[in-house]
Order: sequence, then C-alpha cells, then structure tokens
Amino acid sequence: MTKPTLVIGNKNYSSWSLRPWLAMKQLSLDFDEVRIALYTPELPAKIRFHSPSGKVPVLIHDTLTVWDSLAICEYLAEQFPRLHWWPEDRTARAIARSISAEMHSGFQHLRQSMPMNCRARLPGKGMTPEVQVDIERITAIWRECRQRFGSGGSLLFGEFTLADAVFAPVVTRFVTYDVQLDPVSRAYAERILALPAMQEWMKAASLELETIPGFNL
Ligand SMILES: N[C@@H](CCC(=O)N[C@@H](CS)C(=O)NCC(=O)O)C(=O)O
Repeated sequence: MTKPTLVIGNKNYSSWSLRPWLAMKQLSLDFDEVRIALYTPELPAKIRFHSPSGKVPVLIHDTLTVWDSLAICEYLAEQFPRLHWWPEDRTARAIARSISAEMHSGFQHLRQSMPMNCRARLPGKGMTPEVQVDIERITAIWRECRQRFGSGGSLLFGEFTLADAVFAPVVTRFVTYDVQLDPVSRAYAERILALPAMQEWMKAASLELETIPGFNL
C-alpha cells in the first residue's frame, strides 16, 4: 500500500486540517503533506484539483480520494487497524465516536466567534452567552470522559485517540481567547498542547506569514 497524502490548509487557521494531521502524526503513520494557503485568489483552482468538496482536508491514498475530516479519520482507522485510533472498549469507543460527531456537527457559536488562530492572543474576544454555552458543554464532555474513561493516561480515553484529535483545535481556541477553564479541563488542554505532534503544528503555524481577514487575523 502506498503512503497517503494529506492535503491541508494553513496551519494557523485550518482547524479541520489539524484533526487528521494530528492523529496521523501522533500515531506515527508515515504520510506526505500538501499545504494550500486558504482564501487566496488561486484557491478555488488549487483546491478543486485535490478536493471534490472544494474544502480541505483531503486524503489521497493510492487512487482513492477521501474528503471531510471525520470520514478521513474513519478511513484511516479502517486501513491501518494496528494503530490505536479509537478506544478498544466498546462503550468507550461508542462515546468517543459520539463526542467526535457532536464536535464535527455542532458548536457553531464557538466556531464562528472564536475561529482558530493558533498564533494570536485575543483574550476575551468573541465571548457571548451562546459561546459560553458551547464551552460549558465541551468542558462537561472533557470532565466526563476523563472521569469515566481516562484512568489509563491523561487524555479523554487515557491514551491518545481520534477524539483528542477532534477536540485539539478547541484547545488552541481556548488559549487564543484565554478562556477560563475548570482544573480538569485545564489539565487536559495542557496535555494536548504538550503532545509532540501538537507542538510541531503550533510551531509551523507560528512561522506562517499569511493572514486571513475574518479569522481575527
Ligand atoms: N466538514 C468539513 C469542513 C472542511 C472545511 O470547512 N474546511 C475549510 C478550511 S478549515 C476550507 O476548506 N475552506 C475553504 C473554502 O471554504 O473555500 C471537514 O470536516 O473536513
């Protein structure tokens, strides 16, 4: 089987790209990376070349193209089953999938008001009562997973799983907008930021030069 290629957007801004990238890096899956700068005049042509949806991330594997972050993660878990993508326990795995799907389809207020911008520091910006509701639900998920499933390590299901990759962009938002967290959530966020793959992403994001209006620059 050939090495997969992951097409991603700017590391500073592309929250959807971070998810499969982090999982692949963290689980030491060898892959090539193609980075496309988002929201440039050349973007539509460049992105359409790789992506049927016109969005990143996209995974290219042999002759197959897989798009949308969650579909990419599920494809990887199926194709590379020796790596630890989802929790082994059936209950934990079902909850991991549920919270990942909830993140993937929800939390619109947080997404809109606090877009991912890894290198910026904008304390308090974007906070509204609706965003606070999203934050409370996310941190409730983190506390519950840590309490019910986290005993084998310091992440949501103990060891790293796709659920951690799905929530990683939220962790960067909490840093950017200086969201105050309860002790369990703060400790979890710190563990995510300390992952070697996460540090690699954040460093690369800090070195990017593009700015995208509308993403709080
Ligand atoms: N649901 C999709 C969302 C992908 C998405 O919105 N990607 C953004 C970048 S983070 C994008 O490609 N935007 C380019 C555009 O809309 O032109 C996923 O999970 O992959």
